[in-house]
Amino acid sequence: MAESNFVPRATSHVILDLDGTLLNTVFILYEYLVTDAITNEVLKVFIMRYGKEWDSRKAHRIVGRTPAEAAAIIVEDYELSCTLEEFISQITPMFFDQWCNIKPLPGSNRLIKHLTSHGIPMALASNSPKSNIEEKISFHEGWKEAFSVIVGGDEVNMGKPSPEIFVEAAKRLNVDPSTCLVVEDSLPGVTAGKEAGMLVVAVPSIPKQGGLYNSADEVINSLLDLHLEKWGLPPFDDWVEDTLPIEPCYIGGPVVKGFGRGSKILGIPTANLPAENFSSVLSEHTSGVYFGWAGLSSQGIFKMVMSIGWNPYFDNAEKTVEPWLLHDFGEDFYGEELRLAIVGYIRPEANFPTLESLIARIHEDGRIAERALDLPIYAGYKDSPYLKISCNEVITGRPV
Ligand code: ADP
Ligand code: RBF
Ligand code: MG
Repeated sequence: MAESNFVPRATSHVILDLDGTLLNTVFILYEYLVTDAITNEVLKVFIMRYGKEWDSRKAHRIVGRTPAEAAAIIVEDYELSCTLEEFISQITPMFFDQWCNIKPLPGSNRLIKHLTSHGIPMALASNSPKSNIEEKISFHEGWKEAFSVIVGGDEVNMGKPSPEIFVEAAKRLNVDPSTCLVVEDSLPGVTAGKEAGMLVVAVPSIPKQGGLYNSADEVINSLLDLHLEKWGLPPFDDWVEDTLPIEPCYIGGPVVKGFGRGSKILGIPTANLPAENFSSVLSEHTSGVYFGWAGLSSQGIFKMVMSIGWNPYFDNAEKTVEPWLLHDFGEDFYGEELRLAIVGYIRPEANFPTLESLIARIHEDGRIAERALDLPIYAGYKDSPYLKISCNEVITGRPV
């Protein structure tokens, strides 16, 4: 895998892709990629106007393409009775109306703030036209000022996978391509960065496809796992005792049956919540091991460590949330209201050679969470009103 390609080399400039790398424009619904929620909705409505039905499972064909290429693919796939030009001119305003709703991916704001504060010059390089890029980033505070260079697909002859966009970005940054670090989610983007002679970290937005990104210098799960010191850049300084504080996120609902293997196979019970109660958490949170506080209606508030993702060891088809409450209850509590405040991140989900090594790692996560939750930055969330539910409140209690 990409590990063997790993060549440490100091870089001094960072070139970022936008869609799917900094912005959550790739939306995953269970195992299907439906591109981003917005593209999906816009295309669905548009294609309906032509009497056709949008099939989100085919959306992977347009990921990482220029808008013109994506348009050509869609017009052909759906046999739409319009020209390419008509398609583009009709659909473009539909997108403009939606851009204010696109959210940054976990770690985007952190990365941009960090590099800005250390004076590392940054460029944005995207296949989208420059005016679209500028419009999209205008909704995010501090982003416009952070990039000294923006190169759009309309400013070069050929978009990614051609290296042209990245070569142009280095030229405008006034540096040699070899001193640039590229961060990219798409395969065409990784190819383009390597062809340009740059170091490339891939953050695939499509799960379970890491193996395709062999040409990247490193493949990571999310921007939270980016270790800048590997590339000669100033390291993040916000990790505390093996944990990374995140913007707290609150989810809850009645405990339901899961895969039935937590306690049986691992000796680690995980209390599952109904999928509809946390669909936004599943789509917005990158997979990984997180921790926080758990409120259980009849029992009180407990420390909690959890995984979000596909549990690679078991190769699940669905993304799930698996919270393990760090307390010995001695019995099941199916049906009870469980409320979670997720406050920190520990590591990406991983595969393990043996069941024993998976179990040992989960216990280690438990110890990390146990210790971290006593730190002042995390301890305060124990008092979140959201967690304090009595049995009567459950009926009116609304998950946030
Ligand atoms: P399932 O696949 O149904 O989730 P598990 O074997 O993972 O089954 O067991 C989870 C169940 O065990 C929870 O739903 C809950 O009722 C119970 N349970 C008991 N102790 C704990 C704990 N410390 N953390 C999470 N769940 C627990
Ligand atoms: N499953 C994995 O396949 N890989 C992991 O790295 C992983 N990490 C976990 C960390 C924690 C704290 C917990 C509670 C579970 C983790 N699991 C992981 C999920 C475990 O496989 C899961 O609890 C069972 O699959 C439940 O059905
Ligand atoms: Mg479980």
